[in-house]
Amino acid sequence: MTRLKTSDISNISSRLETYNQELLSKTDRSLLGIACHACGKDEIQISRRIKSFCIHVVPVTAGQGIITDFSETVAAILKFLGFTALVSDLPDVSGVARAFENKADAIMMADDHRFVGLNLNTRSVADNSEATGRVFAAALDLMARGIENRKVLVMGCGPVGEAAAQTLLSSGARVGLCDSHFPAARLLKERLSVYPGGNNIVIEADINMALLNYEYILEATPSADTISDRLIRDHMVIAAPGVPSGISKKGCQILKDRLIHDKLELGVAGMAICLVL
Ligand code: PYL
Repeated sequence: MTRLKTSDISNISSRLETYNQELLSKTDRSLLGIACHACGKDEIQISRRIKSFCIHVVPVTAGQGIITDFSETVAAILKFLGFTALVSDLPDVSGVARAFENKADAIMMADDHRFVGLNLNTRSVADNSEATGRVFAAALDLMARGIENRKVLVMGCGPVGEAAAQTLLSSGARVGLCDSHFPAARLLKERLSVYPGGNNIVIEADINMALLNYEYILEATPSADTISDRLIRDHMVIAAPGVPSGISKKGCQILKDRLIHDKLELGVAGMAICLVL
């Protein structure tokens, strides 16, 4: 998992309304709406519940330590969605204890290995990698105005790519997998074979050849520039949760409304909505 840098996230809080408008124009749904679509929840019902749902974001000093602006950005995204959210003024164990003592409904916290949301009432766990894969697959479904029976190339067979592939299969898409480490693609194909549609997954060994044969792409690799500008075609639609982005700045200009990429917003929204019953 790529560790975010402050420079990756420092302008997120101030751009949330602008980003929300971009999502509306690309998918006809808002940040909240896409997250509800990903979790299979009714947006109106969820909107009513989240106003009184209190989430403490607890900074974690373990490992490489705190990322400046990380907790504040997570809290800003949650507040934008309508949650009652705050950054705990205590990190680590003290922050967790304080959340329980203040009867928070949930905690969000991240060390160097996992970023999770914990519902303190139901004990449910929302994992950022799983939620990110699921919510970007939902965004691609919305951009495609229905991904059923469409071929989708999932680039990157790690936890994000796996959750995305599983979500796409459940939406009726025909999934192709590719990964720079071929065994990762093979193992994921085996794991997904138990799901409906999982027996017609194909593995694409040659990524450049594959990019010529797929219009819908879910880019979930931890590498930059995995989709070179020259391979971007007129009808290509890309959901790109991978950090850093697999698409160059020039590629983003070519794709315009046919690309969704962010480094925290959709994943945090997907985690939070799936924590709310
Ligand atoms: C959750 C992000 C998404 C991509 N990479 C993940 C990452 O950067 N993880 C590390 C997060 C560390 C947070 C730090 C803090 O500020 O509390 N422990």
